[in-house]
Amino acid sequence: MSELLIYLDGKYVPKSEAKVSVYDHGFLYGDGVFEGIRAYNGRVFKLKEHVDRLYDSAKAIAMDIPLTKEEMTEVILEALRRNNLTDAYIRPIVSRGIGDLGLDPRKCEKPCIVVIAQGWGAMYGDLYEVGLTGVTVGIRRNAPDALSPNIKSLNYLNNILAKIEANEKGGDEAIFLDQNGFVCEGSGDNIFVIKNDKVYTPFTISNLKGITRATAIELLDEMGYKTIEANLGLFDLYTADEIFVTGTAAESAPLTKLDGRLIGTGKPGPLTKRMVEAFEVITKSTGTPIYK
Ligand code: PXG
Repeated sequence: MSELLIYLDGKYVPKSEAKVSVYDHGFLYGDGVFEGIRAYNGRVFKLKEHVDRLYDSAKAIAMDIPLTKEEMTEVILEALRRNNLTDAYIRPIVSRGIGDLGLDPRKCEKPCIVVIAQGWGAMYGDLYEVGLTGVTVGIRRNAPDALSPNIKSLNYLNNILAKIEANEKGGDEAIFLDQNGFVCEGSGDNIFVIKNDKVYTPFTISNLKGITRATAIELLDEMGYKTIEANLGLFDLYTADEIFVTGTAAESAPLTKLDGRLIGTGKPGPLTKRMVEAFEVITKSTGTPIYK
């Protein structure tokens, strides 16, 4: 097998040569943004939405990406083509670029752009049948007025600290609360709660505006369920009939245990199962074609 080719600042270079400077502010300060995108069956799922969010994240940190959205879209598709991929994980990364020591971004001449496209399967393996075990973590989600969880930034330490805590406690996924005790999201996915045939999800002030979340809301709508955005607490989670999480990596996955409590029956519930199926259908049948 030939070596993976990675887009790096205008060139497609072999993986072993795809290197970034130690003076890049993405490395020095986590100053940059990224996306996580999937391709299924030769099509990129929600490509426009991911490119739009990448540019929104960049705007929020006052960084101009030196490619147009059209050019970025083409780079993503080309990275897939150069590696003959049909089912893949795509990671565009834009860092502030090479500067000096000292955090002032004005020291950086131009942002550095990387696009990695590689093969990737389901994140949770057979857990889709059984359901995930969640753990609510002691570490709080970044406050929206400190570092907005809406920015998909290279600074993921808040999420990593949550993941470490969940690993330590034997959970598959960490569930974040905010300073007020409101449910936010998982370390890499959004959360949906079903109770008495109604569907709830937190407001997006405290979480990433997930593209899978938006897709799930559309799919639920088609099934006749209007998702209600609400402030949810631990009680709402513990007493839910069903919980599922959504994300590009997680897709839609049942959460059947939380902090030692069974959620509902402790098995994936009927609406969650319908969501998992509907999501599989939409990812495999829609998206931007990679090959003409
Ligand atoms: N919340 C957070 C904090 C995320 O990082 C989501 C929600 C779901 O958003 P989307 O738009 O994907 O539905 C994410 C996304 C990885 C990985 O490498 C993580 C994500 C996406 C892709 C890969 O762990 N998180």
